[in-house]
Amino acid sequence: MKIGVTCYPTFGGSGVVATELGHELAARGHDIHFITYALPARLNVFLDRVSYHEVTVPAYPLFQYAPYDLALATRMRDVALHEDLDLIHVHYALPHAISAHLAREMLAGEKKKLGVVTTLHGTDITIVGQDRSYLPVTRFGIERSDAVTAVSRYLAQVTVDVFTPDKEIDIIPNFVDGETWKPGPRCPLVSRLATSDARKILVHVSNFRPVKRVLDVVEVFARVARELDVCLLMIGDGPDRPAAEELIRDKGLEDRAFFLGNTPAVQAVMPSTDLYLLPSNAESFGLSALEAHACGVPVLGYAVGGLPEVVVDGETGFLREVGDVDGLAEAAIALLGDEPRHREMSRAARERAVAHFGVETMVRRYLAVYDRVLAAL
Ligand code: GMT
Repeated sequence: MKIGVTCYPTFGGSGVVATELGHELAARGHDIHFITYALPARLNVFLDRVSYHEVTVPAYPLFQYAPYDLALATRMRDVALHEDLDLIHVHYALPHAISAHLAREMLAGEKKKLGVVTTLHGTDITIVGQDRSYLPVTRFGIERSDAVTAVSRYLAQVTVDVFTPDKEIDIIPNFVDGETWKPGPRCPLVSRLATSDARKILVHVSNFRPVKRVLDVVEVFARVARELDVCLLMIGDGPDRPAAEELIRDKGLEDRAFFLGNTPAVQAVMPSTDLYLLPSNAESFGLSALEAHACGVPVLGYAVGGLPEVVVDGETGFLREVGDVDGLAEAAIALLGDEPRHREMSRAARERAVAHFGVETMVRRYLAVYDRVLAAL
């Protein structure tokens, strides 16, 4: 198949899923064309059958807001025509599903058919898409897609409840490559920051938006640090980073908390850690929690959204009510202080990630969706 892929090219989970899926499809002989405004963070353009088409948005004095969605639709149309794409798979509904729909409409005049598959990832449905300014257009994008997938049962249900779309939603959970994400020894960077082998490592990875509740990460860490010899690695960047840094300073923990920014070193760092903290308000899936599990790292978070579909409370991590930082800290202290239990949980986390969220299964499910769409065009 010849497949166009559009996603947000950032470090965020939806871009990661789009990119990893593209790599996997290319490895299976499909031609994959990424159509995005910048090179996706994890995209390997040296792979056979992977191409990148940049979307540029020309400025014009009249535009206070340059119409990215129109430039994207035009690029999608051109790539589909000249590369003879069979379908376009967009990740995150807004504005990608609408641009894909426009591209297909433009192509109708050229007698070119193009399937449109939309994958819903999270805040396109739970936050942004529910804003009254976007709700009708989000529903429109969902309904005009030939197939819609959601990354968790939770997200599919919210989509049905809020948007009442006239459409079946396929649930295809996110996946992890157990060969890339796997347990391993402490990497040199973490050894240097930890300063001692005995010191336990807590880690958080996100875009530091309010939904991630990074201050809760600091609160949990501060409580654990009162009882145990631990340090904290904060990976990523975003609006709440300054507040998190300030809270760390207020608590006098700056010598044991390290903000690493948007580093591609997550893969090397994750296996070196002992506990992953993801206390989001709502996480439609929590890809980073799955990556932690694949590395044998138990996860602490809140029992909301799709996270309980990834983390099994008491088996592969601990889930508490939103805001229960004391509960999370207690669980962390108990687990880190009990080596055999930590080892067992780490084993269970790795086993769950590999057994339930393997690449092969999910790629097959996406391909089945593509086949269905193409058969119906
Ligand atoms: O939806 C977002 O705000 C961003 C999106 C992203 O691009 O990272 O994250 C979502 O998609 C990920 C991949 O499917 C999921 O693992 C994340 O849980 C989800 N984020 C939220 O629901 C907050």
